[in-house]
Amino acid sequence: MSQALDEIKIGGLGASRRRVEDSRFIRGKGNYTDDIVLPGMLHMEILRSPVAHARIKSIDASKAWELPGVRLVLTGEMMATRNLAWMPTLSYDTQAVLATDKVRFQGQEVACVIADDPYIAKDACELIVVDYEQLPVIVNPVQAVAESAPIIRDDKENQAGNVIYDWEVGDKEGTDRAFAQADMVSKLRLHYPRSHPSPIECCGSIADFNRATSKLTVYMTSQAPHIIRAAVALVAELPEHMIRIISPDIGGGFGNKVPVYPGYVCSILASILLERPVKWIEDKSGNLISTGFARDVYLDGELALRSDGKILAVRMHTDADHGAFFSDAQPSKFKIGLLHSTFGCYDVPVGHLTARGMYTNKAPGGVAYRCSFRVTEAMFFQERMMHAAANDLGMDQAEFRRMNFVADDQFPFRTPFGFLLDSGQYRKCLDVGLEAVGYQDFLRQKEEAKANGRLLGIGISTMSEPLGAGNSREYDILGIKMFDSAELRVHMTGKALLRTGAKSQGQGHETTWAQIVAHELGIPAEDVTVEEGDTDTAPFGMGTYAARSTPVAGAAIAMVSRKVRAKARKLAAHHLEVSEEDVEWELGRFYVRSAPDRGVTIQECAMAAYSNMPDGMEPGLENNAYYDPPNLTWPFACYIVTVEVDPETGVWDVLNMVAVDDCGVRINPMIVEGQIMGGLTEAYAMANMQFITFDAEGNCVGSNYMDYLLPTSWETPGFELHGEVMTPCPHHPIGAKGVGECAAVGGPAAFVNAVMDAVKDTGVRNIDMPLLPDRVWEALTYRHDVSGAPPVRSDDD
Ligand code: MCN
Ligand code: CUM
Repeated sequence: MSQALDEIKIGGLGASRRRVEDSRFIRGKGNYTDDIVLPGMLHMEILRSPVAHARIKSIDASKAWELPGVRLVLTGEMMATRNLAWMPTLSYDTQAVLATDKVRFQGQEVACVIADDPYIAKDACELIVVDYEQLPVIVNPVQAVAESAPIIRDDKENQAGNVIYDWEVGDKEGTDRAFAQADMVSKLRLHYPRSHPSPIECCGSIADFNRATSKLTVYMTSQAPHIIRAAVALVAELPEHMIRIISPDIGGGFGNKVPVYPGYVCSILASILLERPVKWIEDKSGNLISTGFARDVYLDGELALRSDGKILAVRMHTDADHGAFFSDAQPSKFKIGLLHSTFGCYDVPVGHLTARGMYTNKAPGGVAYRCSFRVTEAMFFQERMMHAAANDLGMDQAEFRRMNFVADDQFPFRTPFGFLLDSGQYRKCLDVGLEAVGYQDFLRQKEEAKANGRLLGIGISTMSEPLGAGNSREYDILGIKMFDSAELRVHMTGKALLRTGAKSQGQGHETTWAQIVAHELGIPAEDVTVEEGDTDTAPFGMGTYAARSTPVAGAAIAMVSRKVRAKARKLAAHHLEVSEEDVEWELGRFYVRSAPDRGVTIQECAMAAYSNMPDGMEPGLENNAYYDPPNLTWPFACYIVTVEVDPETGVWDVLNMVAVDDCGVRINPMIVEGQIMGGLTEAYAMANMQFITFDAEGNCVGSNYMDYLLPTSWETPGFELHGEVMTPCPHHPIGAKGVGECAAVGGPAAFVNAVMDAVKDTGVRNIDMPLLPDRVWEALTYRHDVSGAPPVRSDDD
């Protein structure tokens, strides 16, 4: 009889274990950056530019210096003396730390005050007099390439205009040929508006330079502390072993906390100059106007179609608005992230994608907000184009997708832009979704409702998302290869400490990582402590974004557990006095093959590692693993939404939303569902209400929560989740695929497609997000498309 442990009972794979981190979070006992108070700590505030584009004629900080309690005023000029006025970005551009020559977006960092308390620092900022000579402002890519456009980045040699890059991928000639042979071409022009992750906790840092030890410790809100350590070492030319970055609890990241921000750099320099800890905590409007934006891309897409519905080719051009500095955090090979993962789940023979990036007078950003490097845009474009094409063909939305899906027996499948899909059951997921939403029934209801003047609509969005960069052959950030790591120490009583190079911001790593150890070693999850975010103790890793933690760090955890198990097997054989080949493993225990009753538990092996090891064996039971995955993971999702649109007001309500997610083996089904619900909520927000836009002078509209809307539980519709389709990842040690972003990536198109379906009879092909009631009403009333960023009137209009 097997004496294996019950995996669910010990909190292993598949257990919906309660989140261990929540016991401190819900008691208010979390330890966020702003909770940390160090002896002698000073406070820093940032003076930001009120205008979007101006030459700085002078900065007079004398009044600020005079205010009692002020310790230091930093300006660009002072930063320049230390060669720190500019810093490199993660996309091989430069970014101003504090402005010297010009300000290039509203909210740009102009000066910093360090004072005894944050209020004095804020007051002192207001005493700094900056003389701005205003310049013409560029707020979109069209203006950026106009002949009369001022050159925003005149600080750069050889920068003739405002174009950052022209990039292409795919097969242009093959695509042209396919289009020439098409029965029909379906076209769409779309805008994905600028949006913002808006985590509850803003960004911040506490730099603590100790002159006596020469050690710099920085507590900060970083999703990738090791990258920050490398950046500080390289930019500030400090020795890497003297830099310790600690990311404590993080109150939501969503990509906002990947980039390197001027505030971090200034707090570090201030601490070095003053030899005291310096804390900078960004305020909400600072966060909303100046940090890590997302999207802001325009797309022209075309599908070449055969009259029976087969897609022959895809052609796309994107204009991306990067703001004043090209600071996307993304793999260096690609200029527009993984936008070319688009149309991956469909069997499209050929495609050509071009992308052009532009500087504008807006905050830099472009890649953050729950996206695996612009996959959100890729999938939105794909599913909006699929919707329009099905309508143009007069085909059923579900049928059109089904007939073009990559079929189960086509894997591994090379996408038109070069990715390798490795597994999936796309049709089955779609079927589960259609069944759950009652598809045929709804189509009937819709027709009946129409007879009564009511507008119902249904929208489908299906996609396979590339998650988990990288493999190191293809993916690096600033030349640092993308892999990840885990270190596991089993103590003598069989309890364990696990550390990884990832960094949870709310995803529940403390809970789920212990489950992987439980699965591999039979050590109950509650006996495993998980630690992340301290570069002095955690093994080197690239951090948490692009839903890479499970695909990469999670794999490393399985691998390190297996290394530990291999050593435990030797200890077991020694203990049981048999040869290693005669020892078998079952969860939590080794036993003698010929005498299964004779066994030792993993805990007994742990004790033996410190008290009874064979001659010549190193004591201890610990190891580490660096994991370089062979491929990305490819979860699949099918989201279906039904809506009712009020023809009088343009207000739309979600009637039902069904989500079918196949993310391979689920470590913790409850946490996976939480991730999906969170992502769907964000998707709903983007489709329905969220955007950051700018008036003609470059004033950022959306710098507060009256203008930038976050849905509460009141507005958010209910979601019906389905996890019954499970295709294990063929290369991941436990078969898991990433999931943290799927719903935010695939969700928006489902909502928009549903509204577009409801207004279909007007002939309107597109309403750009967000689908505010007035935009829907305009489309219904005037029977025309509503495109581009929502208009913003300045005060004197
Ligand atoms: N998981 C699982 N089984 C799977 C896949 C994942 O149990 N097959 C679990 C993981 O163990 C982990 C969670 O689900 O606890 C998310 O895992 P994963 O998909 O690997 O994503 P990451 O941990 O790398 O998280 C990053 C992803 C990104 S990029 C954004 S943006 C985002 C997101 O996670 N930001 C978040 N979800 C967030 N959730 C919260 N609460 N806060 C954020 O800032
Ligand atoms: Cu692009 S948001 Mo997440 O990858 O941190």
